[in-house]
Amino acid sequence: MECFIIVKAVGNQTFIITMPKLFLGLDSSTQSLSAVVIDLDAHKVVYEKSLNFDQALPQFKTKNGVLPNRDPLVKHSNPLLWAAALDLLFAQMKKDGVALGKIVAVSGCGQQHGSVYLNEKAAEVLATLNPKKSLVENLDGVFARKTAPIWMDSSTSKECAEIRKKLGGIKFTASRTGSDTFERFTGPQVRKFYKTDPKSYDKTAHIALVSSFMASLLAGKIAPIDFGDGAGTNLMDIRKKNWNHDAVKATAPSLIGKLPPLADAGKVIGPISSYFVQKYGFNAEALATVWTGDNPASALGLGLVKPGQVAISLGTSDTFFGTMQKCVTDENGEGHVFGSPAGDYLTLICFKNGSLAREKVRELYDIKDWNAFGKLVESTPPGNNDGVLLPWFEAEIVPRTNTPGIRRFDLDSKDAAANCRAVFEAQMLSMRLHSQWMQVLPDEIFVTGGAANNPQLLQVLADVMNCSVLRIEVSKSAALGSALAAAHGYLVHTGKSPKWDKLINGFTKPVPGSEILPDKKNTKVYDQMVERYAACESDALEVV
Ligand code: XUL
Repeated sequence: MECFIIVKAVGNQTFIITMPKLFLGLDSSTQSLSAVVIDLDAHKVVYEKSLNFDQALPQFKTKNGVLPNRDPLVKHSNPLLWAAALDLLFAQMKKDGVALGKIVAVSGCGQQHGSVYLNEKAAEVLATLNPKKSLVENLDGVFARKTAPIWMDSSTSKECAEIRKKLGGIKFTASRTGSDTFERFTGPQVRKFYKTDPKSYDKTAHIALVSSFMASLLAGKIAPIDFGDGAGTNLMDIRKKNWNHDAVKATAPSLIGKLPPLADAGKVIGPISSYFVQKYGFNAEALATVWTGDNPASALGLGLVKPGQVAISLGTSDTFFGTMQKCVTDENGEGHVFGSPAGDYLTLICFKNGSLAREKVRELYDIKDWNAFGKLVESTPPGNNDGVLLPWFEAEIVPRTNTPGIRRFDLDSKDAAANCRAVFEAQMLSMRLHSQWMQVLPDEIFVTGGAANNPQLLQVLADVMNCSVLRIEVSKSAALGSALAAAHGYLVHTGKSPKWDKLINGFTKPVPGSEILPDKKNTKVYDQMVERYAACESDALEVV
């Protein structure tokens, strides 16, 4: 696509005005589909929009993007809902006056692990999408399974154990595939489908992830799965970045023929399907590229493009992201290693009791707001006079325990201030302890999410990790990361060698003045306390 126009001004002078190169990033998450459009040369986000599934498409009868099910462990959604959302979002963008014809390339990301089962008709239907019909109408009859299990599903413990056993236990499963088997991961989900509905499994010609399903719609053909989302399947060899023969064999028969190829996120698949050109006015030369998972995309959107960088999202759960050059996996099987869209590896460690636990402690001591909470933390010494709290209000992912409950060690339950400090210290010490396997010592940590506005929490983080902490504010980091992946893929496709740090420049900046430095005195206290904290954890886990 030519990206400049020539304008003749009055007189003899001719001006060449380059037209903006726009890139579109989409994020098909659990509850919504979001779009971010960037102008690469201006280093600016020019448009963003989100569409909530439950509100915009009530006919699919989802609650928070999930279909009702009698079994609380089963969580499925409807792939047609995601397709309908794509039509609706593009119609909205057209209505909003977005210059869809100037979009050069499209990429995206999806909620990780969710899987879509397509039959042998799918490839033909995708190649001949009729713009006079909706995507939902076009896709009639292409599914070998009507619903798609998603990442919230936890009904595959048996299958996890079976695959893990065949692969030689936690350590070997993690070192081969990047993670131990997890209920939500695609491999165990595929195995359950094969065991419970072998006929439909046989009719499955292609297994897509949410990301590759959406990319397939845009490309009009079965799309590859990228190394980031592929690593969330327990089927990909994390080092060789191909489908792992033993894992595939341990999961289900004839599976390899149903899996698409693996590729880099942002890699050009081909021109966008003419369906979108005719229906919404996309340029016929716009490129459809490979999508990734929402976490790898989010890491890009937060600016993690070099090895050794760390970002922490302090939300309902706290999520620790880190980039690594050398692939190191977690022997205890608690953390995950995915491929990073910026090359190398990305780790993800999810602590379920994040803001969830901070809020519970605030409620427990009836503290009016976070300001007051922070003052109480400041009234107590770092190290908390050896008082430790394990704030596992909900079953915790890291460390793995299915027995929720809070535990106190040398901590008076009536001492509100000490308990406030204790929840902050426990969470940050747990992050330090459970990220040690990565062997990454960051110089700085980016923080984002609601609790990133809490200076006392960030000070404890800086002191425990012994590095500076900087706040990043980006809305829709996953869709932004996807737009950046589209730009990168386009530049590679056109023979350039784009540098990631230059590409993201301007899109993800720390908030000016937000830097918090570690206090070396406190760091010394925490260097010792981490061992005591680890002993408390072991003690609690043993009792369980
Ligand atoms: C990651 C995971 C979730 C989903 C959310 O392993 O399961 O973060 O990707 O969309």
